Amino acid sequence: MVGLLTLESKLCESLIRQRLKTCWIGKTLKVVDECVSTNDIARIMAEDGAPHGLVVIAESQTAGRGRLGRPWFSPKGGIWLSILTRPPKWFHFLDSLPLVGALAIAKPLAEQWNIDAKVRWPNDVVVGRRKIGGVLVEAKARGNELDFAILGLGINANVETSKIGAISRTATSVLSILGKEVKREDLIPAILFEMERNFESLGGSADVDLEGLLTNLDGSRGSRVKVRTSGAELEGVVDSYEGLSRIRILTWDGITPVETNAVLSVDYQVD
Ligand code: BT5
Repeated sequence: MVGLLTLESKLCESLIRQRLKTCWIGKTLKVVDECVSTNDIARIMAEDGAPHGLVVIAESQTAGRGRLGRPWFSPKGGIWLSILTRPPKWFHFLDSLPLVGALAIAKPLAEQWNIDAKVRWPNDVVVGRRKIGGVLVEAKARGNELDFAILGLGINANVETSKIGAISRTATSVLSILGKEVKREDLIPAILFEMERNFESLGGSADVDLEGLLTNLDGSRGSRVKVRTSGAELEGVVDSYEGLSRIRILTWDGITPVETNAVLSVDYQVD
């Protein structure tokens, strides 16, 4: 889609496997050169019986997508991956997954790469006002039951976002911030490790204090936003979170809670 020159070498699948410290995420791993969207490959594999924890990674996507079909630019050098999850216990937390996924990206970037990465409701990872990553959650139902959920994570690792016209002023990358390439074979296992712990903590079998982590890594509170849901348009200031799937917005009429799954668009306003 976007032909950018990059010095980045190809992803080394065996190095990723070696460095993975997870119990179930990525035990089945598929790395492809190019695809339409890793979420699509994960869905097809899921329908074919792929196991819980499958990870699909692509060097580039020809039509990566964001929420509500928005385009997600995915040239070579980035990290574009999808994780398949099946256990029903996590389906109760589907609405929390965009933020929980964003936390799994922001934490290693902040702690291990010293990047001032923050999570911005509902599904962004930002540095300052610029987006460095995003999360897309898609689920498949069978009758009344959810069959599986796919968590798509996109991170501008070694991507020259300044050369992608549509996002040159709103996006950034690890490459731009550090001034050098990041070894994706280090960053991918670090993110998957955090993601596994976050999943386990949602289900009560690990002890990451997700709400505490969100407080530390939050970049939304105090920001002016315009939020559109199917029923309303709100303008105000992000006040606080209620759990991991609801935000409270302070408007002229007082505090209005908004569910993540009801959101059609969020515009963060520049002061
Ligand atoms: C997201 O949507 O932020 C979710 C992004 C998820 C991407 C991953 S990559 C692996 C998996 N496979 C996929 O096909 N998708 C997932 P949203 O909040 O709707 O943001 C979309 C908006 O971000 C666009 O309308 C652009 O303005 C902007 N954008 C597009 N590409 C970007 C990029 N590479 N970096 C920063 N911003 C981008």
